[in-house]
Amino acid sequence: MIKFTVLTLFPEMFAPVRESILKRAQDQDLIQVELINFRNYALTKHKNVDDVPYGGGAGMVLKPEPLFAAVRDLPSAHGKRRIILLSPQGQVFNQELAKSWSQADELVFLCGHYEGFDERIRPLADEEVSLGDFVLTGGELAAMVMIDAVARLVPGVLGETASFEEDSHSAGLLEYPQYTRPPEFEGMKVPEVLLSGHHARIESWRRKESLRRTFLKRPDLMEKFKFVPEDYQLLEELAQEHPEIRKWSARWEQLKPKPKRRRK
Ligand code: 4G3
Repeated sequence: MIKFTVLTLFPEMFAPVRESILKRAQDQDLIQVELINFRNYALTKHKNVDDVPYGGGAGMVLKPEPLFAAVRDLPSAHGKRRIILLSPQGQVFNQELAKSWSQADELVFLCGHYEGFDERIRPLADEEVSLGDFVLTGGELAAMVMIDAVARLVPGVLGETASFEEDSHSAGLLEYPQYTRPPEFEGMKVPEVLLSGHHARIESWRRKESLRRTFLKRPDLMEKFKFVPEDYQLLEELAQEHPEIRKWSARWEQLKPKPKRRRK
């Protein structure tokens, strides 16, 4: 059981986490999602949570007191807890971070709104994380995306048989193309090899197509990817089909099979 606690001024924005797969996961007690409106911790009679910036300028800034009070009022952690501040200035979220968070007992998301938050809020968090290089009206949508990405890694959330976990072999590559029936749709045929039942050839075709897509669509991912010796043949075929791939051939040259020494 992993608990997601969200500190937000807009708990109603989280309706989507009560639907579909995440709803089922909560019904089965695989995950828990608690929403806390930290406006309830505002000190003033008008429940102010924001104020004008010192030094002047446009927009409002999130005050520190309500968030501090809300975090201090959290029930003491029963295990590994990480407090996460959503902000465009954070480390960019990715699958590796999702995997690491899925080992925690509790993830607490602090959602800022307005033009930003008082700098003294930052040390409340263990880490500052961003969904990417863009600005949202608040951290809520980013928190929901991260909750979804982590929850699907919790055993049982995707069902008994679903293997969400790509094997280490394919991790870091884009997915290969998938097809289902019918075998031909509006003149577009399913690749013959997938109908062949020849397991080894299918595996090899999928590996090649994953490599092709990654090279063509996300060369940045290719830079970090660790090839295996069996990729050599596939990479040489791909370089024939897409000459522009050749510029990376140094990445796989060391995989070239050594000529076998002839036995006397
Ligand atoms: C802090 C997260 C929070 C400073 C939050 C704006 C984008 C992301 C906010 C600030 C956010 C993201 C709230 N926008 N890229 N908005 O993860 O300027």
